[in-house]
Amino acid sequence: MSRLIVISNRVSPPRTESGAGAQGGLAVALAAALKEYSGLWFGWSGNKIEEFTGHIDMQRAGGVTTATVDLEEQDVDEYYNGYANRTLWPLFHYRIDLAEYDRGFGSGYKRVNERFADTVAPLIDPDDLVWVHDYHLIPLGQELRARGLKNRIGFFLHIPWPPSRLLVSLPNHQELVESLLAYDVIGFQTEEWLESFRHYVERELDGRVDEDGTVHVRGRTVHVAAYPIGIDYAEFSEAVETPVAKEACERLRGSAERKRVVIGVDRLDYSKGLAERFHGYQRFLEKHPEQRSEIFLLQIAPPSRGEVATYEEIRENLDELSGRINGEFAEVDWVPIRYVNQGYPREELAGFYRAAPIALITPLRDGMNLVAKEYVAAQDPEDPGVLILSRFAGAALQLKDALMVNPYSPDEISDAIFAALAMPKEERIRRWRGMIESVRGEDVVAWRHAFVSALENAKPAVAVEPA
Ligand code: GDG
Repeated sequence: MSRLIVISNRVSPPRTESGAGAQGGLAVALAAALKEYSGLWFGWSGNKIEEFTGHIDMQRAGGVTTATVDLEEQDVDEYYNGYANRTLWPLFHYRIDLAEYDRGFGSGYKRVNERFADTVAPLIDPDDLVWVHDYHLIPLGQELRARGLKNRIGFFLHIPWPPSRLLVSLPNHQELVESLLAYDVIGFQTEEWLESFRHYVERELDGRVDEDGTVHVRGRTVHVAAYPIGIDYAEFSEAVETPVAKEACERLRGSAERKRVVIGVDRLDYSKGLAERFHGYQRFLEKHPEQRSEIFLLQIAPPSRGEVATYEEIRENLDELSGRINGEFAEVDWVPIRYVNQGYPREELAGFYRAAPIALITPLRDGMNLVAKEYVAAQDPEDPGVLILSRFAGAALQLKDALMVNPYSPDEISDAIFAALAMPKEERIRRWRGMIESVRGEDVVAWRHAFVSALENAKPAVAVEPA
């Protein structure tokens, strides 16, 4: 059987066999795939060094072999903080107002992709399957081909693919998209992002996409499809039954003193719609003064990407906004928003989800959103909570029984909170049953199987036709 080589910006293997529960579902799922295929996981160590050496640090952890490299400070600034997180991340989340176009970022991005290719290529055997992840590494497949690799190489995009009319605002957009044609399989989270990609291929590259997802462009054929990522359902449903989760659940319930918890869990990121969510919650407090002290919002928002200025700004903005709402509405014995800027171990998080009768997950744009699925998985089947979900999260295409809202509308958020509070148990159970079916069936293992089988079935690299 072929080995599987996973390449992503960061590498996050389970620390030990038994510590897998502390990791995100993606790490657990990829680790399982790597064990199955006895493969390798390659990426940046997260460390900065003075001068790039290409030295590979090989480790064996939790049954998985990882290979990491350190990057130079300039690489991290231009590639990671720059092109990936100040250009592509905002643009792909429809925020061209925040996207920064700087040639230095572009050349740093290219340089790091070349460095990754130089370093990883010698580790790849001819019949290995190669699976590249996410927006940091779009041109990596092309760089690997330039180094002679004929392997089957696939790419999965974890974030949305933007509409063509936005994407064309990126200088050299065509070059970036064309570099994707070096892959054999390209996966998106949803049909919606796939649709935008198809549109770009047809309008900007003069290509054709068949009904079965075969892209024909510039003499290349590539298979494209939607592979919606899921959570590690088995792992998560176990996590919620652990003593740690139960204690966390009791701790939160105890502190709630019969008030109902509305929970939000998000990386501190503008795409998650936190300010808009706070405004919607504020609208609810204004419109329903009689229900004010019956609930509170627990927003867990661990900081991310602290070196990017926009993230500092959003943090300040949210500190100010939550402070203002709390100042305006708090009573001596009640605070409307508990806004927590720290992360919690996974099992505790599972317990918090279980303690919350309502989840408010309202990203402005999200490739998928795993928190929504984790919330559903953590519920008590006899007395499940209500999921309020943004229609702009990829997860909305699967979790159709959630209370769907437009996250830009404070009134819709307010109305949904009101409806969730009043929802009869039978309706909660009916909606939850609809959602858990997808969360359980379309889990991360199914996602991985679907993608890897598509890659296995792809024809090995097709020669480029002469112009
Ligand atoms: C990208 C795409 C796509 C959060 N706070 C804590 C914590 N988390 C965990 C959650 C969840 C994960 O982080 C977040 O996943 P999301 O899917 O919600 O969002 P992104 O980080 O933006 O992920 C997204 C995903 O990739 C996968 O393809 O769904 O659309 O943007 O698992 O639980 N985990 C712990 N403590 C925390 O405080 N332990």
